[in-house]
Amino acid sequence: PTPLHDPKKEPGALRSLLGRTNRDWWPNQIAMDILHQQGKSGDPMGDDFDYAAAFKSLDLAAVKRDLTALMTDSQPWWPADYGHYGPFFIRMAWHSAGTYRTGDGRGGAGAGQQRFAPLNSWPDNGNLDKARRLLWPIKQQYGAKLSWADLMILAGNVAIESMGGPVFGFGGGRADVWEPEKDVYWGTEENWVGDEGNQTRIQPDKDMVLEEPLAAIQMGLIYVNPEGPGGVPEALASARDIRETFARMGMNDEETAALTAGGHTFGKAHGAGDASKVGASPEGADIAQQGLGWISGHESGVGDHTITSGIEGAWTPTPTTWDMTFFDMLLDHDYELVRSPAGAKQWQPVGNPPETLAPAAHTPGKRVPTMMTTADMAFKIDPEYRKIMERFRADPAYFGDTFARAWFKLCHRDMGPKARYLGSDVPAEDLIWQDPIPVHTGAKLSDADVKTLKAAIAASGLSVADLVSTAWASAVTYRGSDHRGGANGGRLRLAPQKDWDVNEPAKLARVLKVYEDVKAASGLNVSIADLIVLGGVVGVEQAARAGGHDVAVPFTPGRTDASAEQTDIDGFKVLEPRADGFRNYLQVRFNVPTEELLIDRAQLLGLTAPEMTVLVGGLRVMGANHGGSTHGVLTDRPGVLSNDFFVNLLDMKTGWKQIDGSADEVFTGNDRASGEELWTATRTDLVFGSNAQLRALSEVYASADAGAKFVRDFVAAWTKVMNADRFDLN
Ligand code: HEB
Repeated sequence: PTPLHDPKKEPGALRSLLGRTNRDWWPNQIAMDILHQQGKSGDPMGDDFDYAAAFKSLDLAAVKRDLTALMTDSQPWWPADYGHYGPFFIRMAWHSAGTYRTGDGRGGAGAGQQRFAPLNSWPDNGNLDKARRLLWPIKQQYGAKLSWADLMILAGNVAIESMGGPVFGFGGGRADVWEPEKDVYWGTEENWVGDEGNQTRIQPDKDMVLEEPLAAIQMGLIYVNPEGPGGVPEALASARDIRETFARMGMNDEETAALTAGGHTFGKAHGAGDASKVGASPEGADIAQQGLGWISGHESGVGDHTITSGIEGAWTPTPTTWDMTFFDMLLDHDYELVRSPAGAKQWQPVGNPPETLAPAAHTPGKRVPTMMTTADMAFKIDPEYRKIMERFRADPAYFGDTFARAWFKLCHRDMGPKARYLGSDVPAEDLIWQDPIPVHTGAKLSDADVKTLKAAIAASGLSVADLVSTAWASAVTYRGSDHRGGANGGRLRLAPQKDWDVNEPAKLARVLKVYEDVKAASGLNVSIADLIVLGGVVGVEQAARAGGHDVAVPFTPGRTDASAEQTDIDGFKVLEPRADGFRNYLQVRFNVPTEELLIDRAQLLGLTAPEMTVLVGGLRVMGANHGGSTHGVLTDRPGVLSNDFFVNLLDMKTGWKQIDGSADEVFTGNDRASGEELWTATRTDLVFGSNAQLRALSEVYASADAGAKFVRDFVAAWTKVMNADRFDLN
């Protein structure tokens, strides 16, 4: 297919919504998904299982005690370096959380995806299969009360504490999933890091920038290649890659430096010998290996003979102690480029003076050289990073606090608002990246109050389209990937949301003014956030009534309005919908088909295909389109909640053709007999007739018996979107 636009002009574009799938990488993978077709779930816990309730019954202190003991209980099948698994568990936790990207909120520690392909087999996750397996006795003991996703992060926290490091807190609540997530786009490459032909994604000389929403420099990496961009050991170029990829995770220079320095205060890299002796990754490994991969034929394959990244050595002389030695090593010594026993490029203190030597991980009494990766050298050579490192060194308490906060952010970034954190170790302090929303105080709205407000809104002169599109605009930013966005907080009133093109700022300001007036006139303790949603309720009820359906749209008050001070303007920019198929809005053309962006948004909203379908049909006829566009408004009675969209879309009387010059984005529907133009529509509309599965759903709603079901289903899906972020209700 021809690209729909020039990627150079639109660097933020996707090339394919999903890129390559697990089946592409592992063609022999068992087809487990055939068991979970036609709405059958692969979740063994069942629909009634409530992880939050189960977690609340967990004795967290006991788990932490057990984890602390496990840290130093070395197992012969995977002996602990220095007799302490702490560093290994920290790397596991960091790689679990580190896949998060702000662009679409996907990735991250929240679902325990490290257990499944492709992440379980990414080269960068080498040997973390052993780290998880070491934790199995604890997972087994606590069962359903402690998810893998929570356990991996908790193990990282306990590891830091058990080696004397600072932690800021722990929030539980990451419910496990049971199969790989299919919605995460990891890139289009056909090769992984380390394979011939895999190149770094940032190549300024070739005008290449890191594609949105990706946050790693090569397929198979969490962030950057430790040996430098594309394996070239240039510290400054590595700094550029580190800065860009960590920014994609919402980390600034200081947080990035603190995390890396703090992380590499602990543990070692593993490259004891010939990397060609390392076997297949877990997903492709032999059945007898029971889910473990990377079995190595280099001598014993474990302990001092371990091969993971191919880089060899500890960063500091004290790899299981939280101290300031990482800075001593980085800043007080000159380094030269050497090769590890596995052939990897790494840096070594010139002359290996005695104070730079570390204990051998498994041979008592032996001292071995320490090292820095090219990525670590970035923090020595890049002037900005260097300044930060000097500051940390001069102020250990500041370093400790910065590390602890950045680690907490790393591990909780994809959990959404604090209302979703569970357990006794949740820190009290509000953090700006949590998108804090004030707790509801004062009188609650009574049913009579709601009635009064509904009457005031109905009398305010706002149209169904105004009411519905504004409520939609406030709720549609929600993304289940990281639980950000949504109607609560009323941030539609604030920058940057109020100024987004998709929200039609002038119209929005007019509608918001009406709600401010309604609030003032009522004298009630009601938030604008609630009024916006209540306006949607009024609009949908009016539209349904006009179609002959007297429905009550549920409304659950209790939302509050956040302030500008509670809103990280920069952090919110990534929530801007650059496409919202529900409002037939497309800001820029992407190089994936526009209709795929609707599916993507529906997935982020947590919608099923029928829910997405009924919402599009209903929103079109109520006039929720951006800019009052009539594309896809396939009805003669706009403002009425009817199934006309589906009836007219499926009517064989109409033939569709592209409007010349619209590059296959806009179409006219003409009467096949008379040629008269009946409708116009976008790809997002027509996909409900062209795609076989969506057409099947459209047929349900276009059928003669569908009227009441259509309205009922619309109201249910609408309410689901409006309440998607009501974590305060449980
Ligand atoms: Fe790290 C390890 C790289 C960041 C923590 N690391 C490591 C290694 C490498 C790296 C190569 C080795 C592996 C093996 O075993 O072989 N990193 C890296 C890079 C980066 C990083 C490139 C970006 C810059 N880290 C980081 C962070 C953290 C960490 C952020 C946290 C916080 N690591 C870590 C640890 C370790 C590592 C702890 C050790 C492990 C063991 O000992 O086992």
